[in-house]
Amino acid sequence: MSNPFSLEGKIALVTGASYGIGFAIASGMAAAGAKIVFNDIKQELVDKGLAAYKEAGIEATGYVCDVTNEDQVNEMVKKIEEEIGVIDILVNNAGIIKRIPMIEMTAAEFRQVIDVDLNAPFIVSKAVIPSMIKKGHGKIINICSMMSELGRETVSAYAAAKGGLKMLTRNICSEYGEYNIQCNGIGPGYIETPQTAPLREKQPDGSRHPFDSFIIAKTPAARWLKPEELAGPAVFLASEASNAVNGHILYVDGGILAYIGKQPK
Ligand code: NAP
Ligand code: GCO
Repeated sequence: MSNPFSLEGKIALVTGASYGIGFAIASGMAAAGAKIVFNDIKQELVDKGLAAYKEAGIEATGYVCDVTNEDQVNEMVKKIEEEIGVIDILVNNAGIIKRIPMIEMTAAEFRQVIDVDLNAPFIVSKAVIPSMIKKGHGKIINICSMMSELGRETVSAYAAAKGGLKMLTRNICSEYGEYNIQCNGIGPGYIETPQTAPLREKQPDGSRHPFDSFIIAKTPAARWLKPEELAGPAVFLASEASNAVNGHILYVDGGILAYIGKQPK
């Protein structure tokens, strides 16, 4: 019996994967045999990513593409199909956050977050699904969030986008499952990446950032998670081993959603 977790012979596009969670997921998929393609919004970031993949012994191909721009996305997907092959696995990872109290956030700022975190996964998924249908299979993994389930102060746009991404995941599952396309989400907990670096900055007196302490208390393992800890779940959802899993959001949160939080001593 072949290894159901193998990604040998598969082409994976991971968006926004020069570093952070996208880089970790792409690296895990490469280790499982996938050919890695990624994009970032600027050439220097693509170059930075290519150097990082090379250092990790991974031969990746990078493209400059703003995932919110449908023309750029369609051009990138066309180039990938011509130069590499049909995309078997799509990871909609690229994302931004703006931490602003809602009544202080401009409508333009709100729209910008929705554009990257929700509209872009729609645009990229729409671009890759037709070839997946022709090929007879496909895997789409949307990177959701704790905020697909929970709210918190200052992240209204992000929570709205990630909540919508959960339902977009379920709708792609519903609409394209009959073509052997599985669309699932990964909901990371609190991960040590540049996106959360401001929440972990040491205070002037050397103490933990208050939010850092808050997350430690809300996570059963009392620690932040590492990007690499998302690779295994992503390989599972990208592999044949998950062909009967569809429309599911796999929370990789160390148990945050299950835990009321450490009781005060
Ligand atoms: P990150 O460190 O900020 O990396 C995000 C990546 O997306 C960057 O490479 C960024 O490129 C790229 N990107 C942003 N806008 C783009 C656009 N319009 N077109 C193309 N690429 C774009 O974030 P991360 O922590 O790795 O998070 C990755 C994903 O996981 C995001 O969807 C995030 O919401 C989600 N997530 C993160 C956590 C966490 O705790 N870190 C938890 C749950 C979910 P630039 O550098 O050019 O902006
Ligand atoms: C925040 C964090 C979170 C994480 C992640 C949690 O400001 O609360 O950035 O949103 O990025 O989405 O799952």
